[in-house]
Amino acid sequence: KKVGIIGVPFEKGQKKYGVSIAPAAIRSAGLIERLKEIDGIDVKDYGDIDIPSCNEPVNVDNMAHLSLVSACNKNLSNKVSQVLKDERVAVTIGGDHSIGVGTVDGHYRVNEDMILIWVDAHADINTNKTSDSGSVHGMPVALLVKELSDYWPYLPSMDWQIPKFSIKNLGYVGLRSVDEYERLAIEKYDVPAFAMEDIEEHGIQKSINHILHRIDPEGKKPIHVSFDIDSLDALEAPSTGTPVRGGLTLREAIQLMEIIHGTGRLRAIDLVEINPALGNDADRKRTIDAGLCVLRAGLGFSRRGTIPSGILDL
Ligand code: DIR
Ligand code: MN
Ligand code: MN
Ligand code: MN
Repeated sequence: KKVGIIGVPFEKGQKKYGVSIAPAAIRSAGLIERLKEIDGIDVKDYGDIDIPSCNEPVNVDNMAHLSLVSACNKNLSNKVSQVLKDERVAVTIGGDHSIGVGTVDGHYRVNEDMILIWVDAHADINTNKTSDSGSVHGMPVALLVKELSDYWPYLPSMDWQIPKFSIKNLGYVGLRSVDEYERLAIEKYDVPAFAMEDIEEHGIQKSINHILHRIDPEGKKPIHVSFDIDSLDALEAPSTGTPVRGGLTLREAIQLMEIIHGTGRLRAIDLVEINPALGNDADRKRTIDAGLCVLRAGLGFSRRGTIPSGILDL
């Protein structure tokens, strides 16, 4: 199992200071070491991508820092493509969720048949016209899907990104804070969306299996998981910019990732919106640790334990 780590110290897709220090904080909490504990894994750290600090601003109504978001994602897209071409699972550590534009774009360029599981309290499918916040971390899905491209104005600096990914290949897990027009888009395109009430009803296992079966009945397509840490309950992951109570337990998130890992088709994971500057030491530690548990589960760590290598005849 070959894995490539990409850090993205970027936070201009939302308003609070701190998400940009997450890659460093997660690395110093033992990211590489804890992934290396997984049986049979080969981890390569590609380091952090270059984040442009200032450039020509472009002014698009209700879309903050678009030129920086765009420049960061352009670099990130290329890096994700490179990691995938190196035949490694691309693990991207954000950063805020605006970086989902680059990760999915980079994945799509390598695997056009990819499907996308967006694990989040929020749907992140606003356009600049429907967003209350003007923050791009609430817009990445709308930027990526071809079906919504007509709802956008011309976006200077974003010419590199051509939305080709189909909303038919998208599913949601964990929703509980969805804006009006986001709900409208989800219903209009009949996106399989397992909001918290659906997870209550069906459980996490049936929920994810239903989504996977709906968007890929033959079970053949490469999977991209974009995991916003705020999908977890605020008790499990307090250090995040827009926590919402009543979310996934860590056990549900681990099971979700184990099931997706079990398909053998997980090609990319994004871990975003961890903000080590929010909360106290215990909050920070709990949130980062939860993120590491999610990554380990997605990359094949077994809660059953590992048998010593070479001892096969029990
Ligand atoms: C809200 C919040 N829907 C927005 N989105 C967040 O800004 O568009 N996404 N926090 O993670
Ligand atoms: Mn998000
Ligand atoms: Mn969110
Ligand atoms: Mn709103």
